[in-house]
Amino acid sequence: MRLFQVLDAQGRLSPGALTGGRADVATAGQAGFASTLDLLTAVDQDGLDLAGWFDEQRKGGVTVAVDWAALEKTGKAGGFTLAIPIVPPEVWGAGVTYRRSADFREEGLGIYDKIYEAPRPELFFKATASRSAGPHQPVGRRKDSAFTAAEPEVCVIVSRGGAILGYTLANDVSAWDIERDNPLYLPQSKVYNGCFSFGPVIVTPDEIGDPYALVLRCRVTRGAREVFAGEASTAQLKRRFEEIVSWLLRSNEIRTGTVLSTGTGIIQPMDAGLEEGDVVTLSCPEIGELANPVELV
Ligand code: DO4
Ligand code: MG
Repeated sequence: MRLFQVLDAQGRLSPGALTGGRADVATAGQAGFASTLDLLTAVDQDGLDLAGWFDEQRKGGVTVAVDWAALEKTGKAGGFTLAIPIVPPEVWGAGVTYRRSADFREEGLGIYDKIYEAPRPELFFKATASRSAGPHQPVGRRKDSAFTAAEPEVCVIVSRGGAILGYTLANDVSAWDIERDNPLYLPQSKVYNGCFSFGPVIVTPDEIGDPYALVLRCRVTRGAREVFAGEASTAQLKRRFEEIVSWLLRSNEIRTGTVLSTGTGIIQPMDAGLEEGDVVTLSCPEIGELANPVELV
């Protein structure tokens, strides 16, 4: 199942499902579950059959069909606006989980190789729902950063007990100049307004196929010009998703719906940082496309 969320003209959130090419929104206030968080909580706690539930809503006449191609491409269709695919209780990030990220960061600092090789992964608090952007919403570049980069990543949606409930795409937007100035500035390089985007859909584990064979692509465009393109595969990930999740749960209670971004394997060169007005587009055939304009915050 592929889950998404939309806002209607009144700003009310509704969950939707994408089945084949068909997208249905379970309209706000009429269906029993009002968000993807409610649905995934019921999957985790009560074994809710998501496909069966959406079928029932369709039969009960409380769903509206929307044009998914238009919604994904433009963020708007049928009076709905595409939103973040889940309202996360918290967003966490894992770092230096790909060799490329370790190599790039290691230069001159001498700590990142050690993190890449160590049993304990680097985990950091990344964002809250209010600092997260959905598809087509702006991501931020801090005004006090001269070099901010996109970090295209696969992220997992985790239950309270550590089960992986789904996968999506994320941009762990990061002020690399601030991190390079001093690694102790990591929280400021990582956490600020618009520092994270994710979506467009949550793909449940039964539909993702092999999660270690996902190819992510990233394009940064400035007007009509492409200023950066890169790709990476989760086959290059050093750690298993379950391993990263198990470290997150050590002495640390999380709530169902927590988002964990699992690290970047795509490195923007230091001469091609994000500028205001750039558009960052991440794509992965199994998940879809996540596009965000950049604004100064
Ligand atoms: O160590 C800094 C952060 C690394 C990171 O976010 C990544 O590798 O994706
Ligand atoms: Mg990252």
